[in-house]
Amino acid sequence: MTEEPTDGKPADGTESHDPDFPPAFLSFMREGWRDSTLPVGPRPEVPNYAKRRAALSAAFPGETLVIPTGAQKVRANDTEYRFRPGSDFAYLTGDHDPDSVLVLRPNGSGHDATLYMRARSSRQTDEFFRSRNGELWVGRRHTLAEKSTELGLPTADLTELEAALAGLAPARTRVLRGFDAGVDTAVRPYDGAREEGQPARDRELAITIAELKLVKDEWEIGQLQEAIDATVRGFEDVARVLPADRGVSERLLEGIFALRARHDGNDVGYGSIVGAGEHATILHWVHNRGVTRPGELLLMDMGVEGRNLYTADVTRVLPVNGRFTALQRQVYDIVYASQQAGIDFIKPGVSFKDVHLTCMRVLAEGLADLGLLPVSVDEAMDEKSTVYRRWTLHGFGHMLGIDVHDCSNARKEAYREGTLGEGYVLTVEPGLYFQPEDELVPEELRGIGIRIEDDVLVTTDGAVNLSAGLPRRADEVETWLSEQRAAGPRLPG
Ligand SMILES: [Mn+2]
Repeated sequence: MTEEPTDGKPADGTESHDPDFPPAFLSFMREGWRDSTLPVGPRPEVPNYAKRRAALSAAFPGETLVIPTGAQKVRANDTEYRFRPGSDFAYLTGDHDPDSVLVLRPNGSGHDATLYMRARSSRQTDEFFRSRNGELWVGRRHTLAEKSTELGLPTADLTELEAALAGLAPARTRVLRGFDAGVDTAVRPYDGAREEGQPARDRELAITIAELKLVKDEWEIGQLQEAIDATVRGFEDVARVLPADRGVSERLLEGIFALRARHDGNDVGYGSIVGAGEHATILHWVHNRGVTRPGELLLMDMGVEGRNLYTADVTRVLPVNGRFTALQRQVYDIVYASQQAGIDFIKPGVSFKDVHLTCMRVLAEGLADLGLLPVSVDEAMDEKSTVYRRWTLHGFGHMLGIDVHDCSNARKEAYREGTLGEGYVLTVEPGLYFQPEDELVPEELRGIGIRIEDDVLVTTDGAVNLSAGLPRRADEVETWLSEQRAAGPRLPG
């Protein structure tokens, strides 16, 4: 911990607009404070985190594992972005505070876990009122004991971390790199094989955590369902303020959803994509600076991140005026059939790639029906061709969990070229996109973009759609939209 200067000069990180600290004020601030306690108890999900640490421990016997959460990111000068913990760190601890570091030390039979954390700023130093991290600036932090009680994990002061890392043998230590510059420097990278810019040994740690995350336990599925249910409410909120007969800004809709996300969860799980009209053909349209138009479609790809960071990822396309045109409906139904085929195909043991091909074949067939494919469906589906992808653009889906693109560090053979297992949660989100400037499609199709995205749990013998709370079929979407509009606007709460 850095002791803040007490000589009347501004403390580090304070800005020119802050007043000075005359000695009389300093000494007056140092006295007369009563202690406070936080009413903490063990969180019910603590056994889940312990189970994950045990699985990680078993994968790396005899080695020290260092997993940081990362620091706050500066937005400008002394203001920072809202902190979001490192996903792997959060997965293993449940802790959400910045700067913490989990260290697993081998103890002969397994590992002892210690959470190094920034303890509360006591009244012993001036940090509590002079530092931008002090409690009068950011609120009460946990004591080491309070955090330990809450997470069921031994804790140590962050100031002791440097010494703890200093003696570690690089050949028997693995670090989750890229999160904490201090930790990355403190533990010299092992000078063995390197992969993707980091020691292969460290990469193996990231891979192992990612692959542990592939299977969601019951608590995690509950967390995902909560995030999805909040997302359903968010889509309802948006539908309730979306006028049928006039335009509104995409930002209004983004903001309405964000309100639900902050109120019912932690935040949005990713930047909401609100694409009116031809913006729907841009996959990651997050500028959201357009307006809706009656007669056009509105694509919204949005997800609430819950309080324990699990996120939903759902996309719906609405006809702004309440009814799909025949042509919009024709394209929509192709995407719907593709998505349904994918969901129907999913069960343990099927390959990720075959789910993709199942969805893509239905899209290719639809493109052929629309007279767009320059070759036969079979020829287009050939790996050496895939020309249909001009209009499908992306894969059928991805793993979902604490990250919207969960398990991204998994090996190809465990993910993209692997098979699905019971407890996997993934999105199924085929789409068709006709760019406004595409001269190979008829004019009336240009500017139409449709994606339907749901969050699916792989069960013993099939799949369950966790986001079935929002209708997907075109006629059901129309009915739902009109019901929402009839119910009228509402605030969360
Ligand atoms: Mn997605």
